[in-house]
Amino acid sequence: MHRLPRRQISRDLTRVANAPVSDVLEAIGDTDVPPAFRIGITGPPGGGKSTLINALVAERLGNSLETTLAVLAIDPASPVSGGAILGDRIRMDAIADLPGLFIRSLSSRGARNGLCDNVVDLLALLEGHGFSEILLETVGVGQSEVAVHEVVDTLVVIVPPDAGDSVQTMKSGILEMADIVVVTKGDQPGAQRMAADLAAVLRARAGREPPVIQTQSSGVGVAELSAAITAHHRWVTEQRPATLSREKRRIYHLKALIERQIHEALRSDQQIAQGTLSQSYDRLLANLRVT
Ligand SMILES: Nc1nc2c(ncn2[C@@H]2O[C@H](COP(=O)(O)OP(=O)(O)OP(=O)(O)O)[C@@H](O)[C@H]2O)c(=O)[nH]1
Ligand SMILES: [Mg+2]
Repeated sequence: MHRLPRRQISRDLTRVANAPVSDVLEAIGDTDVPPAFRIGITGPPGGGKSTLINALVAERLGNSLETTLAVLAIDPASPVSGGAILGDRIRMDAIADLPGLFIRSLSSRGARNGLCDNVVDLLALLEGHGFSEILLETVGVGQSEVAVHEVVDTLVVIVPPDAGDSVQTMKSGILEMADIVVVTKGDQPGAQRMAADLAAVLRARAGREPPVIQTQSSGVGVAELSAAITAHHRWVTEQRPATLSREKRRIYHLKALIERQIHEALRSDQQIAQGTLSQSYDRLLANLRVT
């Protein structure tokens, strides 16, 4: 049985989440642990992600005593889904005490891509704590939310039967990135049709056709989903050498750090836009070296 240092992990996450870029590397710590298997769960607000994760977590932990699982839920913190944080807490309390499980909900601080701008730092920190799997919940519907694809191994896109117009947006965005598609709320009218519609759209695409799985909050379909996730992970591991995944992640992480450093440097220098363009450019570069 695993006894996770939950308070310590939680404190570390808070520290990294609030650290300026200059302090982030130290806060994460240089660890040499194998990367965790990262699973992304994304889909429209209120689509049933947290409910699904609740059931999925029990399923994945139940299968193995070796598995330790961290759930990181990114709350958009917008007025629309402002209730999400409380909702997540209520629903996830039921599983929060499972051995080997750690759950944390974080605000995306208004980032437009559905992720915290420092989500890669947080994932690296969790990996440093030795989790074998990390589940990342993000709200995503449109083109701008595809960033999540870059930071996970297996992307599960959920679509509720009542998704309405947002399905069209998803078809030209996040659905193209899906490794597995889940139609949630299978007890509601339209679920069957939604699943058939999505399967048809995905079948028409070249390349690997993602499975479409129907789930219900009663637990129907969750074992099937977990098996599909494991199968996809196996496929990825066979297709792509681990070194390549690690390099891809490293580059994404570097880009994220530098991007934030640019924002920090721009914010701290009110005069940056004065003078010629090349003067501004030099000044920004100089600021970056200082911060
Ligand atoms: N009828 C039905 N309702 C469901 C099912 N799964 C989830 N819901 C309901 O859908 C609502 C949203 O569920 P959540 O799991 O919080 O959805 P979410 O995608 O995590 O929501 P946000 O984090 O706010 O974006 C809740 O009221 C759930 O009770 C289901 O299988 N059937
Ligand atoms: Mg949720």
